[in-house]
Amino acid sequence: MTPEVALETRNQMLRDGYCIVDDILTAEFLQELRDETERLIAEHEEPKEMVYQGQHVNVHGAHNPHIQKLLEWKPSRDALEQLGFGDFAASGGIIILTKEAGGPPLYWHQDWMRWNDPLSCSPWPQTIFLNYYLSDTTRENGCLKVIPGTHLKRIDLHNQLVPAHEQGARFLPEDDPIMFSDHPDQVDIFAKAGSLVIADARLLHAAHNNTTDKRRTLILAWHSRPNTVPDYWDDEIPEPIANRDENGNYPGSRIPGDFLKA
Ligand SMILES: O=C(O)CCC(=O)C(=O)O
Ligand SMILES: [Fe+2]
Repeated sequence: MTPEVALETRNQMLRDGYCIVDDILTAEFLQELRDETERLIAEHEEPKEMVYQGQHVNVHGAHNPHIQKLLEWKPSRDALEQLGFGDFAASGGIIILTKEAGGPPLYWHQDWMRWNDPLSCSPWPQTIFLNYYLSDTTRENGCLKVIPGTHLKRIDLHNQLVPAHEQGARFLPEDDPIMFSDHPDQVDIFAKAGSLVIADARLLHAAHNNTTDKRRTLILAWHSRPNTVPDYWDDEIPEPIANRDENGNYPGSRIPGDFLKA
């Protein structure tokens, strides 16, 4: 990545809440990950309530050398470094998520779990997901869709959502008119196999249904950075963050409160 492209990509990440870095995995490593995820999925029984996220296999790098290799993959680390995101550390594990052949869409949600913490209004990302799609994604096989800018700005949809995952959305009927809706501002993310899709945990995202007869597999790796102002940030620091008490008690919450402004 040239410094110009890196800056542009970081600016997109800050403004829109997501970015794509192409050609991160080699063809050989991609195949290795396809083989390994297929093996792990075959051993796994998908719990019924996970149908919208597909197979939901948690794997620790410490227990799996292929996954550990991915978590330490140099081209990914270099890309993060170039973007100014070198202080993000992997959680140590990954989740294999799929859209099974003919599988349903994934509901609208965001994944930030610290909405009581003043860091919720940081103009820079604090927690991100690194998504490695193991096949090219299209509208037909259930690509990701996002609403740019919603990591920093409340929209109508925020006020209508059922909280994500275990907090409610897993138990939705498949025809929920809001959770599975199309939004006028949504952007489909067509990712090439071996590319890296990075997104802010606060971003509203969902995925289309898979109308093809092939599984669409994704390896998702959570990364977080320290509770500090990033080195690249030379703009204003929001007042709630400037006054934040590092030892404050901020109970976890998936539901955006006052820190997400309209
Ligand atoms: O399937 C995808 O593309 C996204 C998955 C996701 O965001 C999630 O399961 O939280
Ligand atoms: Fe998500």
